[in-house]
Amino acid sequence: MSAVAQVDRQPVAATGLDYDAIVIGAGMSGLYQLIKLRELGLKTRVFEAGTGVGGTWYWNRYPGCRFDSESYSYGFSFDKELLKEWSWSEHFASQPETERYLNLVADKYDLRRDIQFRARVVAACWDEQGRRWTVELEDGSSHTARFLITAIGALSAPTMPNFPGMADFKGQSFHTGMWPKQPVDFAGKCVAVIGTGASGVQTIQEVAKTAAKLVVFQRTPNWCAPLHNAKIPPQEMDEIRARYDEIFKRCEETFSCFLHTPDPRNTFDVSAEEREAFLEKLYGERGFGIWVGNFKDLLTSRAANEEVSRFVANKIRQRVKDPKVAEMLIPKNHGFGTRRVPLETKYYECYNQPNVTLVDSKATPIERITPSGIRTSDAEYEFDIIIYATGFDALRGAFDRIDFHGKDGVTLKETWKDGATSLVGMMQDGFPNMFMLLGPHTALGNIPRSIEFNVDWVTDLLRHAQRTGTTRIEATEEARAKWMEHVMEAAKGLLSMEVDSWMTGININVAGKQTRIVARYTGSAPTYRAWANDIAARGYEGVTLG
Ligand code: N01
Repeated sequence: MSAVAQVDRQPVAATGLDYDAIVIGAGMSGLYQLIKLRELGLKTRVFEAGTGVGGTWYWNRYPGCRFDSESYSYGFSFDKELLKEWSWSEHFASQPETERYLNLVADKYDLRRDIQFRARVVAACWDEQGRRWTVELEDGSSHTARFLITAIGALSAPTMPNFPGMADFKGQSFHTGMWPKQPVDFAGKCVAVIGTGASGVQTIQEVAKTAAKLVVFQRTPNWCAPLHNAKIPPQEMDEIRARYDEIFKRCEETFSCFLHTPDPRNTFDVSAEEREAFLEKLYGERGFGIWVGNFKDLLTSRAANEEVSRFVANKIRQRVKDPKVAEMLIPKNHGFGTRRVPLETKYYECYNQPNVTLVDSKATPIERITPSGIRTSDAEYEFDIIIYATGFDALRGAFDRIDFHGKDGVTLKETWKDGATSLVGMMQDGFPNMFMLLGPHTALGNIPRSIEFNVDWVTDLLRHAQRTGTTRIEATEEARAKWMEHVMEAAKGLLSMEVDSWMTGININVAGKQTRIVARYTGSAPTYRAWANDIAARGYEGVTLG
């Protein structure tokens, strides 16, 4: 572990506060932030609702859950020693392996001594006079700190549908994002999966292996593409290890921090034969290449998008034996890549198995959950297990679950009533001394790369505050407005903005979230970082330090 940089500061006891900083959440961002705050010598408390570390990789322990980013591009890059020690067993590691990895990080840095588990934060209030935050937990206790850092994830507030009768179901039911720790046995069972996003697809292909009967309720098909996962033998892991500098440099340069980045050519710059060969190559490659490494106009040109969609539709037709089922699996209301592309391993082949049935729940909607199963508009099904793969109240959902009160008691919900705003996703004027690690309109993509950047940025700002004796930090309204103007501008002309998904702020299960908005930052990660770095380089222009 690197030497702790001690900086002159007032001891926390002298301030009358419980802590210098409170971090909400012990996922990847919370863990790394704790390490960095210790380097500043700040007395920090992390409140975590779960019983262990890992965040996304703690809660999403559903069958088949694994990375869609290459493992070695996803792990922490800040600790060279850890990079040397840790071996990823697969190109796309499974959830248990990732959870083990994050526990190793917690052990190595002895992080648990500053983390309070089973501690769900329900409210946080700013006190202008005391320049402090008071954080309230579900158990009624309250805790004060100068700084508040939210590390609450972008896809961490699971949403359930509201079918009548859900509470009466006599079998077992689970949401993928709140999966129990004890293993669930599907052998010989009749299982329903509702939802076919990235979580549903991973779940379906695993459950189909052992369930006696699996019925998939699909409302909207998604364009899925092969993951092409493989084991990493020790020698290959050694080679990867030797390339870590190069791998992370690449992630820093690409559009969304993946190893893949758009091809510099437009779709129709090349001949039909070349295009087909290129798409064939991408379809045969590991990971997100076919989505984020495709022709550069894939997500802006309708004709280009139709061409790639045609190619992928034909692949689905080749892989699914029953032509009627194949057509049900081909999206008709959006083009390839305009929603998040779930990566799959023999997903389409599941529908060739006699134990798997696909139900079009747009044509025959689910009417109610019965004590023994599901009733649709035209049939009654009996199940032992119902799996809700119905997604998350994305991006701001985790913020909406906490009652944040900023300056003059104004709530974050009121501030964001017309849509969430921020300065580079990390600060919101009216909420001094609060920093969001995966706030609205931060760069997402290969998320740990964004997490490391954001944690470092916040840490540098706090270091600057220590050096200058600053105890109050707030984004200016002008700087936030300018950033939001850029966010809106970046989304113009994107085909994904014409499609309903969590990426455009749609969540049919959550009241008031049925209108399309620019919910996420759609510009490139390098542009995002340049903007944030520029603020710092100009002595935190756009941030009031007092
Ligand atoms: O959620 P989703 P997810 N009745 O919102 C359906 C990340 N992730 O958990 O499309 C019937 O994509 C809904 O139908 P429709 C990744 O970023 C990463 O799968 O709204 N159906 C849809 O099919 C991903 O994008 C990884 O018509 C209902 C599904 O449920 C994000 O998390 C793995 C319904 C929800 O799909 C979210 O993925 C997994 C209702 N009332 C997830 N409500 C990896 O990196 C919802 N649906 C590996």
